[in-house]
Amino acid sequence: MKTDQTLISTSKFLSLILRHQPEAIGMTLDAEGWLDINALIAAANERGTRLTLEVLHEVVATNDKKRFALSDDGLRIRASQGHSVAGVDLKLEEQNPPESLYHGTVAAFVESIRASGLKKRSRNHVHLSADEATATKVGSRRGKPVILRIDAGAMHQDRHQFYLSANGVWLVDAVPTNYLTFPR
Ligand code: HQG
Repeated sequence: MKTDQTLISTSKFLSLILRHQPEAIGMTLDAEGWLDINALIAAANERGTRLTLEVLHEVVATNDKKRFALSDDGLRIRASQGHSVAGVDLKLEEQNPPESLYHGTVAAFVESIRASGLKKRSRNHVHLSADEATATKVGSRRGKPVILRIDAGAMHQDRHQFYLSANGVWLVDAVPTNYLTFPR
């Protein structure tokens, strides 16, 4: 039966496999982060995670953040952002960012961010939000959110490259501290 819980646990499983640990089910992402859907379903079931094509399609369609995308031919799936797997290049086009972008974090990280700017840490990009409400949700995953403003217009002028994921998350390599505004 397809309960909300099935959809949530399938979304978490797909995030794990498609962003971080495809080797957990013996798979390897291709250079642009795609996995063949039939192979993914077979490997998941062989390793004890129940997965059907129907549930996979429902997760892709209904996921709150549209975390996953299908290839045009419908045969492959990938995560739209959030990867830590080395060497994945989503081949996104560079974009002109809005003047301001936002990053939600927590107080415990602020001193380190003041000192060294925003770093990718375990992921392949620094993730930035288009609005403060989204950044607040991102920060809230870790505690009381602290919202930083990024002077994306100035960064872009200074030739930093910006990418926009298929689900609306802005991706950059790093944000040096001089482009950050901290709350007072
Ligand atoms: C912090 C979720 C100390 C940074 C979200 C963050 C997003 C530093 C944490 C996506 C630092 C990294 C990514 C520095 C950055 N010193 N701490 N120099 N630079 N940090 O999870 O942005 O729901 O890798 O503030 O919605 O929190 O999974 O990044 O707190 O889009 O689809 O280091 O993941 O999407 O944490 O989240 P993360 P994030 P999903």
